[in-house]
Amino acid sequence: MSENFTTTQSGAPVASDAHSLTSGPDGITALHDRYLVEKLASFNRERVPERNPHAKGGGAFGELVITEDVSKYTRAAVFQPGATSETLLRFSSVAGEQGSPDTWRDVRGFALRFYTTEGNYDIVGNNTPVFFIRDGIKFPDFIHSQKRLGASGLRDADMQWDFWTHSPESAHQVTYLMGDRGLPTSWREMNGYGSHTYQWINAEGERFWVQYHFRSRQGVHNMSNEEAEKLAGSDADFYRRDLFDNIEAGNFPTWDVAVQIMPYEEGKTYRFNPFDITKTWSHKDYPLIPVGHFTLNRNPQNFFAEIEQAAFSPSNLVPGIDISPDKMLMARVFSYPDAQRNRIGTNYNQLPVNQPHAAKVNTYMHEGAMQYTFNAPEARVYAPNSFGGPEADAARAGEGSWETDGEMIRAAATLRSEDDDFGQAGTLYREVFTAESKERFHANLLGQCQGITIESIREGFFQYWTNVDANLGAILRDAYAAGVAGTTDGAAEMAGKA
Ligand code: HDE
Repeated sequence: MSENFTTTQSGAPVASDAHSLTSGPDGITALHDRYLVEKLASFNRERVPERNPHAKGGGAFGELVITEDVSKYTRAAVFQPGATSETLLRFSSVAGEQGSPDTWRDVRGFALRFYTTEGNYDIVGNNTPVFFIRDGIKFPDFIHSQKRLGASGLRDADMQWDFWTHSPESAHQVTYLMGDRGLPTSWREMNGYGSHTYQWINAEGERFWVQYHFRSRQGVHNMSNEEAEKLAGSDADFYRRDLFDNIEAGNFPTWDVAVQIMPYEEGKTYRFNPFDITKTWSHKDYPLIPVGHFTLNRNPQNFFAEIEQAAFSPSNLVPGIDISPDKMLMARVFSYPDAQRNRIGTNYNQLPVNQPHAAKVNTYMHEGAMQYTFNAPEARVYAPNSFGGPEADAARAGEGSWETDGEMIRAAATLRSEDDDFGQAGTLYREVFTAESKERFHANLLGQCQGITIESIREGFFQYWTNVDANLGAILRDAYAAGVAGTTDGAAEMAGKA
């Protein structure tokens, strides 16, 4: 008899995977066919709720290596010179459901986890340095506007542009989205960002504000609308396949890690509000400081267990690193664990992919559905206790930071001299986009405009882009009136007119 035999979920050998248990060769199916019942019941429970948003994605494991010395800014073990940390990176799109095409135009999720010696540290960012809104209370509304109409279940350009044109703070991120970055050639060929401002604290307790940049060594390359639309039909998993196949082939993608560092007090006076996630910090004001690099070199053994159930959260912080008074970040710190408890279950952190891999869990939290790990037999699960249980250690965990600095908190909520909703979007369009990028951008926007059916929303669209750049607004208004197509040819026609 072969030792490679099929079993029930409790390990008992089974008679057949082809025939239900019946009373005689052509008799009725026996209800007590426990394997038939277990197999069908398991099948009905294979899905966990998909992420909402960021449902479609893929990821891999690798290693972070710190090659520079940034210890004067942070005491976090993960960023000390020479430190290496196992890494998990999940890429994703935002609006599409699990089966949606990878190459729909979208911002891409760039969710990093470093399994550090002080616990898991997650930087859950995107492939753009900014975001659509600056207050978390608008997030459900934003996502609803990008998803599907209640009656038809269809996505709708009127909804998307109705929300964006009523949220002027979205202009910077929408300029990225409708530009080349909205269609990366692959997940390997795009940058990642922490997007928010975080805080670093050094061994002396000095505090700094920090922005993370993850720069692709594969370069930043993008595909055209036409290529993306073709792939959406021919291979919905194009990016996922590209990442998996390249790692299988030993072609390991690498990103350089750099930070922008702002001295603590400048957080109160900088010309832009540095805690407003719709803004970037000028690289002239705060140049990039190299830290190290990470490489992805190991595919998951099981996609569902390790990628679908990976539970990233901005609340996974380690000593020497903290959040900042960025309203979006504070809302996310609550929302992500809440989403994971709902999506995976109360003990989601006990799944192997979510457990710390280089630190020990020493906690009084226990039991709950699907408890998998447990305390030592002699442990008492309360504090304080007389049985040598673990004690909280404020010095090790890290000092309180900006929460008691009223001036910083007020400054974080205050618009600054150069704060407005369209300025940085206009700078991105005029000074960063090349002539060719502008042409593609015009075509994308014109194509979007032609999908709007409600006149008042279309007028809002023209006004929104005029606020970003008056010439851009005029080009779009004229091209729409002239019936120019929102295609590459149409763009060339517009360029001729520009
Ligand atoms: Fe998310 N976001 N988000 N988001 N987000 C989720 O977590 C949320 C925001 C991002 O690969 C959810 O497990 C709120 C900014 C990524 O597993 C959820 C707000 C940025 C991923 C959630 C934001 C992101 C998510 C959905 C406004 C970039 C995928 C299901 C305050 C800086 C992570 C889930 C992965 C996932 C909430 C805004 C990026 C619902 C409330 C800003 C990359 O928890």
